[in-house]
Amino acid sequence: MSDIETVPLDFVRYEPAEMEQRSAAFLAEMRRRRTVREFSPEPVPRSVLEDCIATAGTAPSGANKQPWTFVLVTEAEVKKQIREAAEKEERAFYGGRAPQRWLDDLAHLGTDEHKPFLETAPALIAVFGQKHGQEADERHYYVQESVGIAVGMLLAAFHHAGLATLTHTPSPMNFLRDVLGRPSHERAFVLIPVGFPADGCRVPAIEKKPLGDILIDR
Ligand code: IYR
Repeated sequence: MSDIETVPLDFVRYEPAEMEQRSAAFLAEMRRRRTVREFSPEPVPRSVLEDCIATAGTAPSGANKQPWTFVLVTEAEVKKQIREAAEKEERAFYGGRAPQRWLDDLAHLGTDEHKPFLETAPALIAVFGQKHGQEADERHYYVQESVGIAVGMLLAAFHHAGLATLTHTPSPMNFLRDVLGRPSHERAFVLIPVGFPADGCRVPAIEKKPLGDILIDR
C-alpha cells in the first residue's frame, strides 16, 4: 500500500479445531433462520434493533460509500399507511400483473395480497439504496450489490439476536419513498418486518439446496 493512512488489523485467529466448531455452530444457527409471515405484536428492544442495523452498516460497499439508509418504522399510523399502499400494489400483482408462471412459482409459499404483518410486526425496516451521495456529484458504486450484502448481514444479525424477519418486496415499492419522505435519489430495496413469531407460527415445508448442488470444486 502506498502512502494511504492505515491502522493495525484487529483480527482474531482461532486454532483449526475451534474454527471447525465455530463454523459448524454458525451453520446450525443459520439453518434455523426462516422467513416468518406471522408476527406477534410484542415490542422488541430498541437497542437490539439499533445494534442489528449498526451490524448491517459494517458491510463492505463500493468505494466504502455505504450507500444505504435504514428507515425504522414503529408507529402504528405509519405502518398502516405502508400496509395500505403495499396491499394496493400486491392486489394488482396477484390479480393479473404478475405472469402466471411467477404466481405458479409462489404457490407453494402460500403468499397472497393480504399483508397483515405490516401492521402486526412491532417494527418495519425499509432499506433504501442511495443512487448518489448527499450532493448529486458524489458518485456511488455497486449500489445494489452493496445494499444486498448489508441486508444479508442485517438478516443474520436479527436471527442471531433472537428476532424473526421477513424479506418483503412489494412490487413495485416506490410508494415507500413517498410514505417515508425519502429524497428522490434513494430507491427502496426491501421492506423487512421484524419481531417475534406469533404463537404457533408455521412456515412452509421447503428445503435449501444441498452443498453438492451449490459448491463446485475445480
Ligand atoms: N411481492 C409479492 C410476491 C412475492 C414474490 C417473491 I419472488 C417471493 O419470494 C415472495 C412473494 C409478495 O410479497 O407477496
